[in-house]
Amino acid sequence: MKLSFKNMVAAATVLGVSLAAGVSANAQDTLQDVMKKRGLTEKDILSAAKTYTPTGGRDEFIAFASGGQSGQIIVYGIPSMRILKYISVFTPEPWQGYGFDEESKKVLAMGNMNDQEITWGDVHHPAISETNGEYDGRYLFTNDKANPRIAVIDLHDFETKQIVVNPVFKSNHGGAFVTPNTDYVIEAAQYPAPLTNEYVPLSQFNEKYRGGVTYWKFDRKKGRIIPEESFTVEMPPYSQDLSDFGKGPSDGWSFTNSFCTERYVGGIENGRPPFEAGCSQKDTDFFHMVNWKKAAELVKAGKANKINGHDVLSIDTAVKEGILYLVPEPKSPHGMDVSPDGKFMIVAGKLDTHASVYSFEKIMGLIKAKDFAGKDPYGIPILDMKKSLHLQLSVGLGPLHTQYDSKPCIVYTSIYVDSQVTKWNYCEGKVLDKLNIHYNIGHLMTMEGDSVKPKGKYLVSMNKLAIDRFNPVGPLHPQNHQLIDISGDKMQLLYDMPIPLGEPHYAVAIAAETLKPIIRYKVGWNSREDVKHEYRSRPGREKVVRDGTNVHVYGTLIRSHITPEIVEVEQGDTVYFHMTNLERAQDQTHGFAVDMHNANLSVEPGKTATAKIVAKNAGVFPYFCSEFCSALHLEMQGYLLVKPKGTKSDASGPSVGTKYTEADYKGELATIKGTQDVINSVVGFITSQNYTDFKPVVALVEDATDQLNFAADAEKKHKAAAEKKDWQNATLWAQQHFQYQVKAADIGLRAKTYLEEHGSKTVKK
Ligand code: CUK
Ligand code: CUA
Repeated sequence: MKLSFKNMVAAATVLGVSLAAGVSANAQDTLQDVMKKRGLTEKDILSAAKTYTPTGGRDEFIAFASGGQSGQIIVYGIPSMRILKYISVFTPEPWQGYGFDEESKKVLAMGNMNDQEITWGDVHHPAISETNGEYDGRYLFTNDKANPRIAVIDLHDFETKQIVVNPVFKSNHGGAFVTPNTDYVIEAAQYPAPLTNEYVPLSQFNEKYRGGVTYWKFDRKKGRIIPEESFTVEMPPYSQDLSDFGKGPSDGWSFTNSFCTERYVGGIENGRPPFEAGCSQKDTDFFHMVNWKKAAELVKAGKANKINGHDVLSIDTAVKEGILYLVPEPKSPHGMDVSPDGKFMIVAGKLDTHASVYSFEKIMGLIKAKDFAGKDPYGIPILDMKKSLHLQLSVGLGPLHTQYDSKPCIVYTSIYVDSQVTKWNYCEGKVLDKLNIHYNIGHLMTMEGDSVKPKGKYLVSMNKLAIDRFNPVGPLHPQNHQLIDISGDKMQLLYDMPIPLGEPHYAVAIAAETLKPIIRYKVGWNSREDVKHEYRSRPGREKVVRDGTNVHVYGTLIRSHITPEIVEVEQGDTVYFHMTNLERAQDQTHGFAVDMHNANLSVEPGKTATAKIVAKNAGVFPYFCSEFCSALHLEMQGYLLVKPKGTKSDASGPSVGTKYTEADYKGELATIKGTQDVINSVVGFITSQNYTDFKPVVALVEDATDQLNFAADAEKKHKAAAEKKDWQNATLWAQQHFQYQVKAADIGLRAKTYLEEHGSKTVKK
């Protein structure tokens, strides 16, 4: 597209700049120059302006995307599409120390199955906790499709706290989704299997293989799932798939679709047609409707059977009590998305061009009138499809998932085969717009799109293939998340974000302001259990305690030293480094790594974490802080000395090469005085301002005060040494005094700059 001057003016106006004043990125470039050089159109500039976030800027929404095979959750901002964090959930991740510290190893171990360690997961569907159907930003849940598990992440610190293993399933898919008040988290099985752990031949598939839906009870106060209060509703051996909970009028019900209701079992190697043929013979499959509130009451009333110690309501009981129904849906369906008002459920058939809108009201009418079309082989009443439908609409080839807009009746459906998003009106059954995406979209996500109050604005298309979108990086391509502006009548593609870590499935996005993450823990905190850490330590109370061959190090970390700095043990000992980060300052994380022992901790301010080391080999093993935390970060080090059994202890250090004199000590004192003058002038400036009105500055002042307290402590030590004319130690402690001053001055200057940049006022002279 050729750019006219008029277009340029329009583009420049969008960017809030004036051409007359000379639109310059630097002294030479005008906006026009840059557009020409980079081959950008006016539309590109508009898209850029809609996503570009200047330094220090924040995003309006925070997305939690499934990390697929990486077993993690990817956190990013919308509209900037900047990745903020990977939350490790089912997979070890060394940066966060996940699977490397003893506390998180316990979390991962909750996910072991059949005495087997499982260190990967296939994350599909994250869900944010809800209050009255609205996202409350407190917790995040997700499933692992590969191994039937659900994880709980606390959003106050974005850490995984719990993993529960499904006691009766062998796989899952339709989880995690929550009830409007997060009483339950749903997990539907995928591939039928015996609910027990026995071997059952495939010839008994119809009789002994089963599906099911598990309702995990969530305790909001504890922030944990309670397995003993959770239960499963047994289902026929159909492959249960995606699920959703009702809301409003449909609150109390859950909906789970299924495929392969043919109950076909493949066997291509024996000459039988494969699963894909056998599982798509019929024109329809079923979605399962469960009255979960009533099911919970029945379980409480003792109507469940125990399988593997877990409550299971049988199909017979569920049918007898009228809490389980089947509704036909187009074959091989995929999505199951309840409307914000809870009146409709939208299902898309992968092998059909239609999206089907079911009416909850009609369905309830049929159930009340006992107007059934028949029964399945397990005696479950089947409703009439036509009578249950509000409408069907052809939306494209291979429709999968549907998300709701803030505008009434407007939805977006992902169209896998056509590589498109279709915008349509589900009340009237009208297609409104189509947009090409790149390529083969799976899930899609609108802002708070599965809550009772979707926020509209943006849509993210999570594509299975990237093909030619990015610079090639070998045969394995990144995934492609595409940001789409849905604020107008026509959808507009804004941005492509490569995700180089696992395949995206579902994602959820929440208004950023709803999230209230902490910036530090209470000092000595076990973050995985959210209790005071048994082995926490305080400054000056660091110690090493031996208990047989177990050695417990109660250590601390603070800019820029590790206490203790020398740990001596014997070969064969087990050493537990319990490290507490004493910092209170924002973002002052320290790492703790012991060389050659597969140990790394991420110790955020206040946290206590434990590195366990089995000292198999005698030797010298440096340990160090593995986060560049301060100017003397590299000096944040120590030695683990592993002596052969029976060797005499000697941690005295080498003979000192440098001998300091009184003159050296005096020189240090002069430096200290000069530095103190700088500090005083900075403190004078800060306290003359209304600095208490600026939260970040208050935090910085607190941190600087801490450093000055440490400085005072070091001062006492050098003065005491000087009194004894121990110039060696006097000079070294004086240098330590200076180190603390430098940290305080550095923090003070940051506070001063912040005040100057944010227009503080003078309140006293
Ligand atoms: S599934 Cu992957 S695209 Cu697991 Cu929700 Cu549909
Ligand atoms: Cu602490 Cu580097």
